[in-house]
Amino acid sequence: MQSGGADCPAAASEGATDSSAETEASASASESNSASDSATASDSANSASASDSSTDTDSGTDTDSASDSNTDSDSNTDSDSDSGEPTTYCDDADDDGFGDADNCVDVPAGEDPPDGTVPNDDDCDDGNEDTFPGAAENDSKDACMQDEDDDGWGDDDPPDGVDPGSDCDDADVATFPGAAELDSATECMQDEDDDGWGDDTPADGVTPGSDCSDDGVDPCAVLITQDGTNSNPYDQGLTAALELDGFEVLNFADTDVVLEDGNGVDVVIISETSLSTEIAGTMQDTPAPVVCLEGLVWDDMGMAPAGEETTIDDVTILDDADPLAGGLSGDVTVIAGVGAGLFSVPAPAGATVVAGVSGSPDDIVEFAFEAGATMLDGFVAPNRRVGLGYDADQGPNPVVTITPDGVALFRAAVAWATGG
Ligand SMILES: [Ca+2]
Ligand SMILES: [Ca+2]
Ligand SMILES: [Ca+2]
Ligand SMILES: [Ca+2]
Repeated sequence: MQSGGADCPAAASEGATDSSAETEASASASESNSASDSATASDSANSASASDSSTDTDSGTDTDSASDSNTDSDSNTDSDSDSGEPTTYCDDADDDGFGDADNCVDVPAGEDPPDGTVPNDDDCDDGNEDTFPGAAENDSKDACMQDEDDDGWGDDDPPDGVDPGSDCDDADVATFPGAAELDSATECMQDEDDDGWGDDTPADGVTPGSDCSDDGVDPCAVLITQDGTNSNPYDQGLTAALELDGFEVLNFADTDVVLEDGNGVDVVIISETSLSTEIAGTMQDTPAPVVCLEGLVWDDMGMAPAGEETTIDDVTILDDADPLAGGLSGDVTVIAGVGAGLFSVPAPAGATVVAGVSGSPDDIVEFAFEAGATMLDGFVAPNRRVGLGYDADQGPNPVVTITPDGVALFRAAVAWATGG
């Protein structure tokens, strides 16, 4: 086969060195001769002899290089392929391009390797096409890891002989380190709905995040009230409305809730029973949508000036075709009982206005901002914001309730705020 000359090395050893030779060629003009070994036609014109000595790593090179000055290289080629250095080929049963070190054979130069073999022994699990060096490229470019869900992270509890990665659930493409980037850039969490918040009740081995409805069902609402016990008829009306629409209601007292309690929830409701001096702007920056019924903190929330109070308890629907109108039209009573009333403001610039005080519809009781809207004093809405001014004086025995029409308007507000 030596006599096969330049044709012969088309097989094994050529393949092993070929790519590097071509890389050199493309990387450096001065080494173009090495490429020319295979591209013989153009080569004969090249002198390129300066770097020609490098060609002796190329197999079966060139009779054509005889035209080059260093004829040595011709005889050198004998020591390469012609001497018959065998190449080790290993089984690649899973066809991932990496061979099984336990099943290798040496193939003499110039002979065809067995079918289904590759010239490396780098596979740590030749029964799994998702396991090979660099499979989990986010963990390592080199380590032999298993990445069955193809999220770029390696199984953290792989079979023996496979390097552990940092994927705490290698059967779920939505679970990996940093999946829930708003909760953590590094913790291995599940973010099924891709909202940046991690499932708060994930499978074993996965770090819990703050998303109460990561699977898209059973949304949850933070309800902030004066005492967090849901003991007030007004708050009970809000709770019943939320539960009617399938929300899990998470109760917080105005004195206890913190900004982070809004992380990962579907909506934050600030009840009028919250003391404005306690809740103030606590939730101004929450990334969750907010429906704020406490008109005295609309300013603290960066939404609108603080609401003016009136004892009127009817509103005028301003656009009955708007989804925010909840199917209502004309004048409707939204709140009832001794101490009931409304908060209102002049129409806030940039807001959708939904309802005004009955008899003075320029006094806006309900308004809504899209996420990203510029609101009061230039504050940009982190998410949707709705002001819904149902006022209620809180005596020792509160009796103010939200009427069925008031509930309908509130449910429409929540539905819009949550993207419904
Ligand atoms: Ca493999
Ligand atoms: Ca994975
Ligand atoms: Ca995963
Ligand atoms: Ca999520």
